[in-house]
Amino acid sequence: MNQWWRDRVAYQIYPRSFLDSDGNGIGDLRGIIHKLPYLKELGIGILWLSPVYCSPNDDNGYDISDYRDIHPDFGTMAEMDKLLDLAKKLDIRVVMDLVINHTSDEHEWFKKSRDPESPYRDYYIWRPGRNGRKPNNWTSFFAEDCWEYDEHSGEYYLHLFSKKQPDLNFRNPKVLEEIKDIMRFWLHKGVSGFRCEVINVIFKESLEDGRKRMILTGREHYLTREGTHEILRELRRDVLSRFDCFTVGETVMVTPKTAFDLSDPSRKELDMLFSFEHMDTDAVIVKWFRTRFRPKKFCNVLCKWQTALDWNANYFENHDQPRCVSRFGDDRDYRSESAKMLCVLLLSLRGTPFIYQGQEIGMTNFDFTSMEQIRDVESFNVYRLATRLHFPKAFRWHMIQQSGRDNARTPMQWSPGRNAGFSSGTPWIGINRNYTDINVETQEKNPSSVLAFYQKMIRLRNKTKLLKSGGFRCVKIRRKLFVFERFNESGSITVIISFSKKAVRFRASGKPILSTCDRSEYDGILRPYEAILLQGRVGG
Ligand code: TEU
Repeated sequence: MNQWWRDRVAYQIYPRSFLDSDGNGIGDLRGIIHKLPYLKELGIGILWLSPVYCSPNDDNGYDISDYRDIHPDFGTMAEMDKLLDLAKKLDIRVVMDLVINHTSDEHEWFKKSRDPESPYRDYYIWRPGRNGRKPNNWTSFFAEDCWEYDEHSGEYYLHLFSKKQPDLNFRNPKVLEEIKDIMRFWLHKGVSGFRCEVINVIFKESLEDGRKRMILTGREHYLTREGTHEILRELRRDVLSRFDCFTVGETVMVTPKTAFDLSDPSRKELDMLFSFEHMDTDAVIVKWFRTRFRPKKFCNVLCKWQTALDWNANYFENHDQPRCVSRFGDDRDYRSESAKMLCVLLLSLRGTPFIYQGQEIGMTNFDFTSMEQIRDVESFNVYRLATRLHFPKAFRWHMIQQSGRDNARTPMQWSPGRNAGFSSGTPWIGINRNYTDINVETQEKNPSSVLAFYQKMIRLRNKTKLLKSGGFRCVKIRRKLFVFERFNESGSITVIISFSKKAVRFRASGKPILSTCDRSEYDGILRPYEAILLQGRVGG
């Protein structure tokens, strides 16, 4: 079968923050429809939509209360159909977020399951306490307990994320049948696949106590268990294989070995997956404790994954991560240069590149000044926990500011006008004050902008077989330099990337195909944060 998902560049939209068409301060489907031509112009071939389903928004849509309907904040099903229709005309494939580890506690299934006699009881994981204590010692992803007590039935339910996100019970075959139906519903509507959220934690092999750990005590009982592999194969066999679609798994804490098993084509599980190791290279144990970014470490991890898997889903940013230019580049003195360099790196690796909204204009971390500006449930929980642990206030704030997910959730900056052109009302979350400089409208007029560069690089990738399907070979990694090669039987391209503020020497010949400095000759010296693609190979 034609694996079109390997040939296209993907773009992730976080709908709440993309474009608000009706002035309620929340982005919506009409806003997305309006900007599809913009995405086409950018060269995008796959659009991943973060959840637009009905949800009480405890976790901004990742707590779903109805999988078959659209949240009124975002619009209507008729608008969704229109979006799918227009995207099809523009040859943009739409991928939906499939959040099946948990539902909202306001989902009908969960409401019914509160009754111990209901056939829905077993849709979730309910357990009695152990002599007044919780059923086990597990800890959650969101810095809170992962068992919630229910007065009415005297039992606890499991939630690996917030308490408004109860985990589904995948030992119950009925649950899987429900999920299959939901998938068919969307595939019949014309979506082309799913981003399968935290898919490698869905199957809980046992509910025994876990080994005590700094994070996620209990995880050995649910991380990538055999039951998950079986479920993935079943979903492929019964549903996905009958449609022209693909899946990308969001797989937490995967190793190259477990990731290989999850995405090895012959096993018929996932088509590709998001791994996290490169995103953890600037953290100590948890993302809340950041260390200095070390390009060498980062590039070594990228190389490791490029070599370990035949096909990666590559990303430097998403709605859960801070902005990459603020993190891996320099958002003060070399914002534009480093944003373009990261663009070359992302789009030159082997695998499907995923760009997150705003990355293409070099949007930076949020310049918030107080907790009042924070909206994310995870940040609230972590802040609360850090307070309980007596972390100094300044440090607590530093954690949120550097690592909080709201960094990437501020509204897309469309213009230098009011509210960055995002909304005519009051935006649900603050807008970065740098929008007067960093916005689409201004960059569209400037041929040397980050946006213009993204367009150029995506175009180049879209028409260059070597970049799309060529093999990967690491040539050199120095402290702030990364050189690799993409090759096939008919030729090769050398990619040279500098993470340095200073000029860097690297001897190589070959004609530049594209450089972030827009040059026609390469003299062996890279300018600050320059990235360059050279025709041919430079040797090891
Ligand atoms: O994220 C899962 C996940 O494990 C992390 O990326 C998490 O968001 C957090 O940063 C851990 O510190 C997925 C979604 O992408 C995220 O937006 C949801 O909040 C989460 O699942 C729960 O549904």
